Amino acid sequence: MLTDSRIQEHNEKLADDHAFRWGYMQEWLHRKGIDAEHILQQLQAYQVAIPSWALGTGGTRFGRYPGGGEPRSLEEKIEDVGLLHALNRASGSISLHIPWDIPQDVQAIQNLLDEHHLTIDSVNSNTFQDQKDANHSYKFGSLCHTQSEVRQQAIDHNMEVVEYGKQLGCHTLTVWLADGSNFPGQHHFRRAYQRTADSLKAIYNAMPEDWTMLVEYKPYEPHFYSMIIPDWGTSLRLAEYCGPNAQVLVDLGHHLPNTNIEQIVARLLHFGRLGGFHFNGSMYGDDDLTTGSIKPFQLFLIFCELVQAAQDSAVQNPAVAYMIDASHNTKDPLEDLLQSVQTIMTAYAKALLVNTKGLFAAQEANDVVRAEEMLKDPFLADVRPLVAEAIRRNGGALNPLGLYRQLDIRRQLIDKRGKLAVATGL
Ligand code: LRH
Ligand code: MN
Ligand code: MN
Repeated sequence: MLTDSRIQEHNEKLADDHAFRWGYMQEWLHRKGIDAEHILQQLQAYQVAIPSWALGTGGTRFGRYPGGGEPRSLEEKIEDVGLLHALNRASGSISLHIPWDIPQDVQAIQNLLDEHHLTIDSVNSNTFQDQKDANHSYKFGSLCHTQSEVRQQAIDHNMEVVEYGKQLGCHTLTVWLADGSNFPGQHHFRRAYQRTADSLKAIYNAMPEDWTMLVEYKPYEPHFYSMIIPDWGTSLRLAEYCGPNAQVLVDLGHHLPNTNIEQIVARLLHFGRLGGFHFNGSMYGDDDLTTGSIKPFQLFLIFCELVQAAQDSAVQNPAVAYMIDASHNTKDPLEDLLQSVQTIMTAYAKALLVNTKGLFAAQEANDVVRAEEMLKDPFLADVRPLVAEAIRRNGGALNPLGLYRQLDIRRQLIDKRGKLAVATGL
């Protein structure tokens, strides 16, 4: 379906246009005293994981409109991510959700991952749905539950998830809790928090030493009065309570409108507790829109914080895990993911072009306008040739989305898997 020679053919067709645009970009960077090769190296090394659950159309409470050809098994999900990675060479890992993605034959899954040059980025536990044959219900919470048997079931599930991860060479467990309350008085806030903290610590203590636990927060939904981990402060305290290998995970869609997410990112970096991202876009809340579709400037500002921290020896933060966490209701999921990766790389490229020395000097001098202009200059630049060149050098397509459409990959997937194929899980 997608071969290296197809990619070469595509790149050759675009070579003239790319050479023109990339040539201009190189000259522009040179005049600014920026080492283009150094920027390219960083872009070429950048990878963002794809969640298994974003490969099909999600739904809203009002309906689901599958587009056909969706992956019907873990194997087909890996094939889809392999396809994305072949196109952009920047999606080299996949996040699994258990029990949606239980590997039946671990060796076969590992072989398939190797074949597509993929790794397992993280494993995610699911205590937000009751599982078949489970002894206890999570209707009133999982790790926060008033009854110890329910908490234990949720702890055991997380340990089982870690076991699957271990078999596939993964080192990260992501915990997102749907626990919360819908009405005043339902929860004893302090006790519910303490139970959650102790349950998380039990999971943390049972994890291998070289594993990281990522604790995700969300201010609302599925509970609308209180969520057990509503904000980064709670995540941070829980991570600290567990130990040094527990970190905060920032999902861009999990903030109230107008939250200054870049400042949260800077705070977490300052404390050395920024563990990872779930990229998406949001208009009102957890909309899970395409990354950067609503607030590209904010995405850029977030990357500015990451780039500045990476250049600052005072920042003691572990490697950050990058993942997309989006749902797709109207777009072809694979097209949406290609757009997202492209946008993320574009934001990163722009952040790499910021004259940080100049910015810091303007900040020290309290020159507000100059400081702001220092950010606007790279933000307004068209860095697409830079991103395309990084992908090309890695062996990918100059225009991943264009090639996906040109090859009519969705049609091929529908032919192979069927018009009614709906992604497993969710
Ligand atoms: C719910 C959610 C959350 C998790 C994912 C599995 O909001 O999107 O962000 O990471 O489900
Ligand atoms: Mn998320
Ligand atoms: Mn979410």
